[in-house]
Amino acid sequence: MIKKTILITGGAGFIGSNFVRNICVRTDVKKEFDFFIIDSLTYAGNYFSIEDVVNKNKNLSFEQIDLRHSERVMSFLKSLNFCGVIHFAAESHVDRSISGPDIFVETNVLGTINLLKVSLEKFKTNPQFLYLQISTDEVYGSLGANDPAFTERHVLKPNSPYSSSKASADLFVRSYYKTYGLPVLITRCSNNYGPYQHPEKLIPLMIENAKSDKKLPVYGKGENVRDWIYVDDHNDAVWEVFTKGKIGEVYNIGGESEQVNLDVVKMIIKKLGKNESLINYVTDRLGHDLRYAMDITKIKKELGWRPKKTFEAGLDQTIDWYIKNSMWSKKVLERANYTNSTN
Ligand code: NAD
Ligand code: TDX
Repeated sequence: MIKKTILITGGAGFIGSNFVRNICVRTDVKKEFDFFIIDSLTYAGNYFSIEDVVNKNKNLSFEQIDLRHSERVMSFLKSLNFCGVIHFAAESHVDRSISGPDIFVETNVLGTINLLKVSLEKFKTNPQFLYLQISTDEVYGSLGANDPAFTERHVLKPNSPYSSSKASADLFVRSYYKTYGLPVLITRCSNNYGPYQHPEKLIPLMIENAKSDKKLPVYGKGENVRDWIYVDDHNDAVWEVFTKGKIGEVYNIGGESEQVNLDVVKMIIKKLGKNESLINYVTDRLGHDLRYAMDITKIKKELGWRPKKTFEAGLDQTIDWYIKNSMWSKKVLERANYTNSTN
């Protein structure tokens, strides 16, 4: 059988590294597919998150490439023979987009356009070519406490520079489908958690801080609601969409597990046997979206996918992982020279 090669962008980040570790090397997937992983290795991308698995599996290769560099992207990727792209790479942290939006436009918008241009070249010689954009629930904006969950038909109403850059990328992906006929798919997922997530995001930050009895910075009153999904459930859905999704369609992905931030923080404190006095209410995030919730009826009905892991089980597993892998967080934080200014 001739194997197909798929390009994975952002494969050294949180969701991408879990995709590489758990989907790309699955026996059935490995038989049919090789994966070429690219990543620019920003503060959020760490090659050591995937190095062992890349070294062990012949169907994986890695190259450090920055999607913002259009000439390098064009020249390198044009010479590579691949028949599909799963585009995870992005600047992903809302707080960073508030303090510095420019790089979000450069990577999330212009980087996506560079990838779309190369994809179009590939499509011209291979009509089976497929492009999958990994997007987010945040493009839909924010929900009120009693609003119904977002469906794929919800208007795009992003509120942060991050979500605006992701929505903008989604629109360019759509335009490549409508204008040039590039076969595209878009997935929009809710908040992921699990191993290898940078400790700047809520769950790993709270775990790391609580472990060492540091303050736990809760924005505002901690009343915001997120719809949490375990990263492996998200990646299973991505693979279902990539292999079975209908071209030109958008698929919502979510965990059907809405949680209030303060409750999440308290669950972490309890599991680690710490005291709630560690909670530190700090100034709210600017433009802080109140609530996200995903209606996932479409993907359930059309592709038969649904999330498997409960939030309680996934959180326990995640906390155990961070306890056992404290060196990973240490290396990530050292590399990024990251200091938590809210402590
Ligand atoms: P992450 O920040 O952990 O990883 C992003 C990866 O992209 C990193 O490895 C980074 O080095 C790489 N990257 C950044 N700029 C690049 C560039 N210019 N060229 C090449 N590589 C570059 O993010 P994540 O949480 O893994 O998110 C992955 C994707 O999923 C993003 O597109 C994000 O918008 C989306 N998403 C994330 C969540 C979530 O909860 N984390 C939820 C829904 C959607
Ligand atoms: O220190 C904190 N204190 C706090 O109260 C941090 C870092 C966050 N929060 C709050 C803000 C949010 O309401 O917790 C919630 C989750 O925050 P983040 O982990 O920063 O995630 P969020 O802003 O919801 O965005 C995430 O989900 C959608 C990802 O970072 C995005 O990439 C994804 O698209």
